[in-house]
Parts: sequence; C-alpha cells; structure tokens
Amino acid sequence: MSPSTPTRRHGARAVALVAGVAAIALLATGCSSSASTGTSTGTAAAGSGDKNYAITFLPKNLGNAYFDTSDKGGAKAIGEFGGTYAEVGPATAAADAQVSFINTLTQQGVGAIVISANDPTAIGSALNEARAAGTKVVTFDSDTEAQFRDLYINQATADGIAKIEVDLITKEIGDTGEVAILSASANATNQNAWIETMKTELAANHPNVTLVDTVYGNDDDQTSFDKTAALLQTHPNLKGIISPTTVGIAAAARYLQTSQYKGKVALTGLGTPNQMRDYVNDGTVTAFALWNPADLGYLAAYGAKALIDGTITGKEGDKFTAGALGEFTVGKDATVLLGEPFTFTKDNIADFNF
Ligand code: RAM
Repeated sequence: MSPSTPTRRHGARAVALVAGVAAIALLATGCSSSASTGTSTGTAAAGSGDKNYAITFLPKNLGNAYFDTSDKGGAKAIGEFGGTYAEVGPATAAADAQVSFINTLTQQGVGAIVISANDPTAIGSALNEARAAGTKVVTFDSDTEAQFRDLYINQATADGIAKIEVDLITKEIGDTGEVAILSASANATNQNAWIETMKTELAANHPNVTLVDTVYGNDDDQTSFDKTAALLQTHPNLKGIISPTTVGIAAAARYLQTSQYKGKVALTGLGTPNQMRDYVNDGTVTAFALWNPADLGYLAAYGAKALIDGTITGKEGDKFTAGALGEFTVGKDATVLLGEPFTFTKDNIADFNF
C-alpha cells in the first residue's frame, strides 16, 4: 500500500499507516464551512520549544468536502508535533480571494501558511511578503509559481492524474466521440495543468475522441450543476464528461442522475468516495479517481514543520519524516510527491469513507 492509497474503512492490516489520519477525517466535525473567519482548533504549542508551530491551512475555499478532509489531516499532524492548527479561507475560489487572508496571517506572524492556490500568480506578492516576514509558505494540492513558496506538496504527477481520467472516459465511450471537461475555476493551477496534459494524451493516443468544450464551475456546486446542463444542451452528441474537481464531478453526477442522459453520457474525473457513492452504486458513474486528501494535508503539515525546524530548505534531495507516512525527499522545484491516484468503482467504493 502506497502512502497515497486511500485508507480502508474496515479492517485491512495496512490500515495502520494512515489510520489516524483517516480517523480524524471521519470523526472530526468541527470544520468551519461558512464564513471567512475559519476555524482554529489549536493545541497549545507545548513541547515545541522556541519553534513557531502556528500553522494555518488556507484552502481554495471553505465548504468543500475535499478540503475539509485534507485540512483535518493537517490538524492531525500538527497535533502530533504539538503545534497550533487553524484554517481560514474565502467563501469562493476566486483568483485573489486568498490575498487578504495571507496578509492577516503575515501580520499575526504565523510559523507557516499551507495553501491550495486559486491562481499561480495573483497571490504571489502577498506570499512573498509573508516569507519576508519569516513565515514559511507551503503550497499543497494547487501550486503557485515556484518563486512564491518554499515547498509544494503534490498529490500525484500531472501525467498520472491526466492519464487515469483519459483512460477511464475513453474506455467508457468506446474510444470514439465527443467529450467535454467541467473544471473548477479558470485560473486553478492544478486543474489547468491536468487539462493540458489530458489534451496531450487525447491527441496522442485517442484520435477518434474529440474534446469539444471546457467549462468552469468555479468549484461551486450550483454553478457546476448549471454548467453541466448547459454542456449537454450545447453538445447533443456529447458522449462523456471529465470533471477533474470533486465539486464538479459530484454536481455533474447529481444532474445526470435524474436526467435523460443517465447511462448514456459517461462521467468520470476526480471525486471523493462519500460524495460519489450513490452515483456509483446506481450506475450514474462507473469509475472515478482520487488520492487520499487527508494524507495530503498530513504530509503538507509535516513539510511545514520541516521548514520551520530548518531540517529542509526546499533544496532537491532534502529529506524529512512525515509522521506515520514515513520519509519523503524533496524533488525538483521544491516539490514533494505524495503518490499515485487511485480508481474507485462499484467493487471497492464501500471500503472507503472520506
Ligand atoms: C476540488 C479542488 C481541488 C482538487 C480536487 C480534485 O476539491 O479543485 O483543488 O484537487 O477537486
């Protein structure tokens, strides 16, 4: 079992590796999902000596189950090393919506900001001001340009993520016909990288499949739902939708489930098992992929700690230990890789709970 393999709900021996992370993801319910003030569930920084282990998670937006899970993984890690966890974030995943939060955290003098970026550059100067003031910046899930952060925790390679989605959709539509993409926000670094790689993969290996449209639901449930309806109306010959966002795929599945397109238009992408369970069990969706978001947040928190401790600086070859996940090595461009994506189907979805 690789560190990124989603945690089994029941029994399996291998569960020990990440069980604690998953447990907190499953059991904790206190995460703020509404306003922009966020949640602080800090444990006192006892035992941390003179290190500033005040670490704040700043997701793309609040109210997204994926970030609820990833950030609880971060809280678990921070609890393990006696730091203070907090989460703040905007209500919408707009390009510059995170700037005011970064500025406040800089003023507060937190030890590290762990952020999933809504835009590769729009938050750059705010992040560099934080760094100049002594705050470490770790991007996770969605990166900025490398010049604006100390470390990026990557869930899986863009190639791996793109290939799994293209493989799934092309198989489901018989490798021929029109497909479209329902993405997150138009500036999201992670989705845009995956989309570019999916285009390359489609062009190289699936000559009879045409990508006819890419639309953006902004990681907002209703917008994603409406964009799905519009896609199906605009493209009457559409055979498949790829949604590389947990918010998008769940909204698209909900639309398909009660529509005339159920079972006729294929849908795949990146989703959480809990949000997708009903759609997989009733045949609206055959398969989708993801990694374990709790592991991602857990690793990001330990990456922040290693920067605060000075164990790593972000140099290629730097090594640090991420609690129960074990040792990780910093790669090129100060990037740390969690693992490989995993495919969920009717046969295994009952084993997962996040
Ligand atoms: C959404 C967000 C996140 C992405 C997942 C797959 O929750 O856009 O950034 O990694 O989907």
